[in-house]
Amino acid sequence: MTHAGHFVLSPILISDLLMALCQWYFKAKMTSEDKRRTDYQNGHVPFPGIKAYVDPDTYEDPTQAVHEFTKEIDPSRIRIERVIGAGEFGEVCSGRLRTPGKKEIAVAIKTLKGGYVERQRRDFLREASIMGQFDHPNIIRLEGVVTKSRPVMIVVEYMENGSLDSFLRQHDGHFTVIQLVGMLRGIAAGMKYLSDMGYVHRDLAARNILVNSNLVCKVSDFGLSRVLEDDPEAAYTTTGGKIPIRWTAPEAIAYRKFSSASDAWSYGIVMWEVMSYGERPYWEMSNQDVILSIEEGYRLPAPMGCPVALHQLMLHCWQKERNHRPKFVDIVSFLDKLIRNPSSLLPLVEDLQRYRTADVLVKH
Ligand code: ACK
Repeated sequence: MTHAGHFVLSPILISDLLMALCQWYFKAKMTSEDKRRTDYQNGHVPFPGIKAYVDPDTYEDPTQAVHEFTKEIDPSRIRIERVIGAGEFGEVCSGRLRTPGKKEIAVAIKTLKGGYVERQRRDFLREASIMGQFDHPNIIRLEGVVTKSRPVMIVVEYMENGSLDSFLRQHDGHFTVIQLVGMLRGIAAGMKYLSDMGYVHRDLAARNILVNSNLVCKVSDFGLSRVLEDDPEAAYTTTGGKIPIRWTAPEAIAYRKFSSASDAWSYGIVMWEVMSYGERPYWEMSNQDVILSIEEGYRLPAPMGCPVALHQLMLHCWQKERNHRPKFVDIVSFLDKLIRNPSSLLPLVEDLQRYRTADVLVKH
């Protein structure tokens, strides 16, 4: 009789409860948020204490933006060690940066290769003018630039594990769900900061996230249209824009309506990339098929081992109506709740599906 009054929650019931809770959470958040916020449509309204982002292209002389938002580094303080990759404008190297009175730090150095024209130099330095305005643990930190001597360089903090997509592919299945959610939480916190500043990333994808030795994920690759020129995933649309189709919200593909809500769609795709350890979204489907399937209401299924709560969050990010998608502030607090209560991550989508199949079998 000691068990009288207790009832067993079936996995289906738990999952349904979780889904309902997830939906309720975002609906409740959304209404209070919508009341609190002035929409971004008529220009960005910065939050108290948070500076608004300034588009370097609004400067008549873009060099002025570089002066304003970046620090000039004397090249004698930089020691280049080795080439770690290739960027659109030149090599990416690793090295060390000395600052008087401070400990030497590891840095990544992007160089602008010789023979550039003025426009390339401006585009190259635009990224630094953007990055230099940000100060957040989940945004790649700009140390400074070298513009007064050749080669022109951008110096940023070094991220030992490189880009998130290749890092995850190299460590397939190696992390706990909590570790993966921790990475996603970091990315969402960085995106919340950017959206609070009124900055729209437009190319949020695991390939544009860097990972350090403590598994901290930081958003990188800034530069507005330039970012998309640089991205091998970006394809031309019928309207002439160059867009990474698989990561981009339908309204941004259809009529270039980029916003923090379209960044939230891309964030959902990043969640899927992370939970699948760097799988390609929509696998080998063509861009055109991806666009058509999304239009028909098709959405990516949960990767193997994905908790119900996380797939539900992805589906929220992929709502057709952009105002129904969660804001980054809600995503961060939802992920924080999951991390504080790890049992909420136990029901997995595949378990649910198995039980549902069993259920159907029983009924028949
Ligand atoms: O995947 P990866 O190792 O990480 O290869 C690319 C390559 O340079 C070309 O972009 C790596 N990379 C870029 N920025 C950084 C950084 N701040 N720290 C470490 N690696 C970086 C990136």
